[in-house]
Amino acid sequence: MPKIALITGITGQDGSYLTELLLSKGYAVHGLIRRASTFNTQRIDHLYQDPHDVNTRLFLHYGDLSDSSRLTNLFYQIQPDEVYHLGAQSHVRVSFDMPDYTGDVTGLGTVRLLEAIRKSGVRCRLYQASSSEMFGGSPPPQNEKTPFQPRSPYAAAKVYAHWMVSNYREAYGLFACNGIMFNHESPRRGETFVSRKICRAVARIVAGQQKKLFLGNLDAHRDWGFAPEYVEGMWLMLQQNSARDLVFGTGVAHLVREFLEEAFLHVNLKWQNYVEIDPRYFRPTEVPLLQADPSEAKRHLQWQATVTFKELVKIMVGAELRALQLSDARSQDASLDARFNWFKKP
Ligand code: NAP
Ligand code: G4F
Repeated sequence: MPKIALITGITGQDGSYLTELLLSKGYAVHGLIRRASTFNTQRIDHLYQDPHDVNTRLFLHYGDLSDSSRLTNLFYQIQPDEVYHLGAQSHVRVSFDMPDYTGDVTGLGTVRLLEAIRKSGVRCRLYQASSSEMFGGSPPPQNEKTPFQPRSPYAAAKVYAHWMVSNYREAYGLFACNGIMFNHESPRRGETFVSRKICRAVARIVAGQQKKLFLGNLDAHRDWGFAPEYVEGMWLMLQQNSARDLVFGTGVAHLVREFLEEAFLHVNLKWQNYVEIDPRYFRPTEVPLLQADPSEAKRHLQWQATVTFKELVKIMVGAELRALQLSDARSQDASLDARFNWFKKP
């Protein structure tokens, strides 16, 4: 019998890569999707399998993290071996505009999932998508022992979810892990996160479709890695003999302005000629410096990020240029294809 996985947030960046990874390992994958008046499955459309086919291993179910009874019913119905909880209102700036909603979905949504596991009595392993944002104002490098100092409604909601997962592990003996992940990006990153926003603008400027790029704070440091490597870390966490919380990152931090510099350099343009600051993108409280100390993940899982900052920017700018047919498919990085032969390029 194939192992059964349930993924919340399957339509997001990480959910799509994780689905590919698990399908490549022979899992049956069930995903929670939100009902919307327009399609929201673009990131997994290339993986679609006809539910009438007996060999189908990908199943999608309508549901929402705000709906406890639906979550509990899905546990009875699916009986998953592994649960990857990635669903969240995941945008930090937006969380200042929607603190109530963010607390409900990102914080309480996790508790609803934990309760669904407990009430259904299904014996499964749980991965919770914790975040380096929880470290907030704590000085770098941040590791498993660094105190949390959340600086946004999103980060505060993640801290609540994180501690609830730890509590259910202790109180009910649940095999539950918090993966404290630093920023990870890819061509599938949401368009409003800074990495994708910059790379998309670079290609659109070259194509003559955009004249200016409006950004907020350029002086924050982030530890940016490549998302497919991080979903491998999620899977590894659930294959261990015991559950523990671990930090995932590259260990190297760069400024937002360095990301800009690197991305524009690929098309031989000077970012200073195109970028303007719009205070709308400033956050009431900013996290100045996130830099991981991922040594425990290396020790326990032999996990290590291998894609460098320069490679990441190249991958992302390259994908945007190809999407606008400004560069041909052969320009794809062959060494990268060999390293990540499990994921498909939609
Ligand atoms: P993402 O692209 O924003 O995906 C979020 C997913 O959550 C989407 O599938 C979204 O569905 C779903 N979702 C949102 N609200 C929901 C609700 N009420 N009920 C059910 N599903 C809901 O995020 P990501 O970058 O893949 O990140 C995955 C997880 O890791 C998130 O929890 C994020 O907070 C966390 N995280 C991410 C990073 C990072 O750098 N990417 C780092 C640390 C932690 P729709 O497609 O319908 O919107
Ligand atoms: O790309 P960002 O929005 O990512 P942020 O806030 O670091 O959060 C991401 O990573 C977290 C892990 O550390 C996740 F938990 C979270 O779900 C999300 O995936 O912003 C990065 C930096 C910030 O300092 C921001 O102020 O870029 C700065 N920035 C400057 N101009 C901007 C912009 N960010 C966005 N989104 N848009 C701008 O125009």
